[in-house]
Amino acid sequence: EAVGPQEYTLIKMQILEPFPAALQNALGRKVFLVAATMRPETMYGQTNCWVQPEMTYIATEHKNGEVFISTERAARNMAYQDMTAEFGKFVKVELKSDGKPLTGQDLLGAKLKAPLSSYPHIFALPMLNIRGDKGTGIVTSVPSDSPDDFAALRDLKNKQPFRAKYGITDDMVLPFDPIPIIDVPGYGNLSAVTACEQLKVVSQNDREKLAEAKERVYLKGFYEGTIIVGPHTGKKVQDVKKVIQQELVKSGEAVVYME
Ligand code: A2H
Repeated sequence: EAVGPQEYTLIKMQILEPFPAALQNALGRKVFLVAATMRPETMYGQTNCWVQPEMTYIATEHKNGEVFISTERAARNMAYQDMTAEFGKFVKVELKSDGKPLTGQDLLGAKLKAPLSSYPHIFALPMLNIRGDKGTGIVTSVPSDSPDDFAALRDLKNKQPFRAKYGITDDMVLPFDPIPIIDVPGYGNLSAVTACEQLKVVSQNDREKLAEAKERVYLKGFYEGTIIVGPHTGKKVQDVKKVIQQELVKSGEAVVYME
């Protein structure tokens, strides 16, 4: 575990129409799922967003009338980083009309605009291993470079009953394949896929093998990887991480967040 403060980039994924049925009061507002990432330079490879169906989330007022969805814990942290409408406070927005708490289940299937992704829109899908005690409780999915994301997306693709259980339709999952975005020496341009194949990872619950897959690709991807898409093509990952983070912040598509 990190000893000092941890910096994340929060990626603002705007919910597009049609809004999920539960979010009746969202109409006419700019509402974002805010996903915490350590790897902003991988955003070119987003294929979906992960929410935990059983987890409780909160929608809060941010600057310029924007609404952010995160855990309450993250909303409180954001309030003290001058990211909410009023410093030190988080004002709840009731997106549901039934007065019940907002859950991941309510967000499933939301159609999203994901900054930098080559897919024009992506969808919010279920992941069971999301923790409530770090980041925002919302995770963006980059299956090309994250073994956890690859295994979870493949589970949804392979298991129709798993999709059906959560009301996820085929069009939200089947068209979305890992995008080659970073070349990693020895692992090619879909490093997470290569590592999962080498280790024969069978599902997102294959925790030991996934830990080993992550061990193999994370550090190598960060220190030896080269970007192969977009304006930074040919540059080293470690040299562009901050640059891409700042570009996203400048365009209003991300914020820097500490915890
Ligand atoms: B990373 P750290 Cl391509 N629960 O983003 C579980 N996982 C979470 C989370 C939560 N509440 N919040 C964030 N995360 C994930 C991209 C990525 C990430 C890539 C490669 C490696 C990687 C795409 N998913 O993380 O323990 C998010 O996934 C490697 C560590 O707080 C976030 O960055 O350091 C990372 O874990 C933060 O984990």
